[in-house]
Amino acid sequence: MTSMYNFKRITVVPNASELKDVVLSKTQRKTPTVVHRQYSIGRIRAFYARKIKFLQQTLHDKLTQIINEFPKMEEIHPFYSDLMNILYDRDHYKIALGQMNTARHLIDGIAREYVRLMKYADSLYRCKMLKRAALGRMVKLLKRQKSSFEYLEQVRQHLSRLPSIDPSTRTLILCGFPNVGKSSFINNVTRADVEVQPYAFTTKALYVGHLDYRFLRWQVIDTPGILDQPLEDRNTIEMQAVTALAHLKASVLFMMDVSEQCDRTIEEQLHLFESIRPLFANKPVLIGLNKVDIRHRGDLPAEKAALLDQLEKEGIPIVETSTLTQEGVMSLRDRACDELLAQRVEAKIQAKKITNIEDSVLNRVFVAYPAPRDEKVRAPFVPPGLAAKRAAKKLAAENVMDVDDVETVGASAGAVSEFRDENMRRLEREIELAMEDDYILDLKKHYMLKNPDEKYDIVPEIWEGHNLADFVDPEIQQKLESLLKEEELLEQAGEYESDLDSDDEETKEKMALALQIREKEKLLTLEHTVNKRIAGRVGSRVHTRKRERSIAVRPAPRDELAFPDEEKRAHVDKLRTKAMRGLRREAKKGEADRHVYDLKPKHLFCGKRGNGKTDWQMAKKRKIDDEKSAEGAPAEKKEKVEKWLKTSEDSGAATTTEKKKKRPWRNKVRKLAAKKAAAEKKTAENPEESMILEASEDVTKKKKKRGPKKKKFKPEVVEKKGDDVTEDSEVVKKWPNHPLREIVRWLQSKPDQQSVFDLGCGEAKIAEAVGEKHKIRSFDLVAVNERVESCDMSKLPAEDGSADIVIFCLSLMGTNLYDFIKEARRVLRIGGILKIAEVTSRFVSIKQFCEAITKMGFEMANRRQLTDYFMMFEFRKIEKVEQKRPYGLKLKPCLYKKR
Ligand SMILES: Nc1nc2c(ncn2[C@@H]2O[C@H](COP(=O)(O)OP(=O)(O)OP(=O)(O)O)[C@@H](O)[C@H]2O)c(=O)[nH]1
Ligand SMILES: [Mg+2]
Repeated sequence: MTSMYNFKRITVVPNASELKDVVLSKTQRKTPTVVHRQYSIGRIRAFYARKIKFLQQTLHDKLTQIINEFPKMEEIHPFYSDLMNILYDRDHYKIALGQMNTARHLIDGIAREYVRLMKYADSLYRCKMLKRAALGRMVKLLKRQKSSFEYLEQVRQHLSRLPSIDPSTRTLILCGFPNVGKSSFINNVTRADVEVQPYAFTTKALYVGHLDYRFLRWQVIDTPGILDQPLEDRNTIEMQAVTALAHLKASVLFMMDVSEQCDRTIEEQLHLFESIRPLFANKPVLIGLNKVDIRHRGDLPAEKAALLDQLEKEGIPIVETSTLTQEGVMSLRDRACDELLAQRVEAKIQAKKITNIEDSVLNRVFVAYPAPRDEKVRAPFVPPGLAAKRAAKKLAAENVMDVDDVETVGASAGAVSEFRDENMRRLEREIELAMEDDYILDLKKHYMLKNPDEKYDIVPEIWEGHNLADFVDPEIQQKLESLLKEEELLEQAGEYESDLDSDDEETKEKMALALQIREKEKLLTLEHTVNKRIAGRVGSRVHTRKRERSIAVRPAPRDELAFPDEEKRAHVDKLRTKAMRGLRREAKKGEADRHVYDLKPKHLFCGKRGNGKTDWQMAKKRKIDDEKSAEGAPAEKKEKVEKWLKTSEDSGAATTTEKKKKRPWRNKVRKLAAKKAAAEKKTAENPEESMILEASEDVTKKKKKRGPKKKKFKPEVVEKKGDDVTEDSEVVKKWPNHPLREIVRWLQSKPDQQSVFDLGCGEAKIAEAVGEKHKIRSFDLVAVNERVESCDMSKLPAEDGSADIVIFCLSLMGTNLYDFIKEARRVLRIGGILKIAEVTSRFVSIKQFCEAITKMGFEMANRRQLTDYFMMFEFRKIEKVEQKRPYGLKLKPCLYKKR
């Protein structure tokens, strides 16, 4: 019983937006997520319809749970129902639950409607839009019920804190004015810990405590104090006490403060008792005269004592108690319990309640026996006519039974009817009883027909699927007669007399012709019908003749045309399949494939191979050595430099790569795969050559494809391929316009004997080119030849202001750009030039970069875009340093290592 009123079990009511998020994400998680437009439309519809249905079901379940878990006001005990009405307002509560129910119905309706509409959607997009609309409408409904959700959650929280009062168990209720000591009493007799304070309305809600008495469990309810005022004026706190008093079958302990410390006189307290007395009807009531430790009952003035005596005379026991000294507390408790127990036992005996479930229904059935009001006999009145008829009937029946011999019963109906009128006919039942097994039910024997012979005629009711009754015209006879008459009249008038003179020649001819025409017509109709039947169903436009597929003469398959010889064809097929294997594997890869790329280190990537060299590193080294040894006499060298400098922009483009054959590539993936395969093959044969070739091929191809204007060339791509490509290498030669050439040209135009620092010089090509004209010092981290001074570029082994020109040609690497520029500034004289050449793609923002350098103590002298790929800057050192580490001196990481 108690579990029924355990409101703590109600699940938390989520707020509307929270629920919306939860259900939508659940729908997303629990339904399939991948759909493609090439799926059959049925599948797409099912995909989206499933989402709608899932959301509907989730919401339906959630709302149903809420509706079911919250107690129904009609079903719970009146005490709880009233209490809830006081606390939460019955109407509000019902409306909130009703709205949940309405929302549930509406959501079901929306889902049904959209699932139906989904049948008409003809594309993925439409299906998706319908799903979106449906989901949107459903969750919007939730949002509209926001306030109901909030209210129900508040109710739930409050309900869960209500004391679990069992309305059917043994109960003691404490009531009375505030501050009289009710809470103190409950604290004394039970283990409850209700707050006790010396001011009124300390207790604002119902509290429950339990005690054991006579091996039984009792619940004690402490109520908030009640004031003596009309019911309408009572507030929610007081009403809780009133509800408990009104609905719980309990022993009432009306607590009074005899000391009048609660600011209420004995009279006032007794007045309250009288005013709420109707609530105590049929309940044992006791008065607890509390606080006798302060003032004893005997100390009361005579008039007050008389009032109490008066009550006692009425049969209401008064027990003097003191919760402070515990005096009388137990005796009050015991008396209250005893009285309630006695009452309950009595009620039980009266009700003769038997616990057996089977008998429980019988216990409730009550048969009333009317008691005769006097001795007079009141016989029922039978009209004399009816009495006579009955008597006659009885007589007749007796006669029949007398006359009837067993054998005569066979002819029963006829025999009896002889001396019986129509109304006296024997019942079929009687006949059946008399004849027993010989009886045959005959419903037709009493038919009243004009001609009795027709009695057993079989009348078809249904003929050829038609109900004959439908065709029976009640006036058919009259109509027939009128028709006959009309016919007669027509005959008399000579309607049917032939006007044709059959003997006439012309008529005969005409007749013969007409006959021919008719025959011909008949034949034509027949032919037409036959034709139509063959063609298909007659008269239907829908079932027209099926169109036959035209069979075109197709040429033989292409492979057969190409290789008429079967053996050769098979061989080619085999080769093709083998060649395509890799491509197919590649092509099957999708974006979503978890493909682990083949990230082999280089030695594994291009190591072992069939023919040719096996050591690509050694080969590279050999090549460098060869080049070094090739560096001959100064004259030769000069010529080489001149030649190098003359190399124009488009020299790079003029490569002599083989024109690639155009192949019918099906798609990009295959193309790429083929390219990769080709590269691998080449690398395997000759790594170095292949790298160079590939790079140059790239350049050439791009140039050819887009023409001279749109030529696209990415240094990174080129340089990435060959990490260790040097300026002399084929790759660098193909650069449209190497910034180094520009710088050399620029240096050549400068006056002689300038002090030039080439920072990050690589192989010190500048020194090599213009080493005689200027005083050039080349610095780099690694000294590849004797011209290079090995050092850290942020710590140059040079004095302050010793340089006229500092060059960074594609050498601003690393993250400490500030240190490089700072160091360059240090070694430059005032007015000295800082020349920077860098790949355009490395700049995050060119403007910021320039500003940053100028702030570090330079002024911009020149800025130039050298082809699409390089930027060339010229800064002049000034005295003033605006900022030591300005923002913006940033370059993206470079993909090449040496210039
Ligand atoms: N001297 C004395 N004081 C008592 C006795 N019983 C209660 N009090 C005091 O009376 C004051 C009120 O006691 P409560 O038990 O809070 O009274 P209440 O009827 O529950 O009051 P509300 O909850 O406000 O309705 C407290 O200060 C108690 O200490 C008693 O028997 N003797
Ligand atoms: Mg109290």
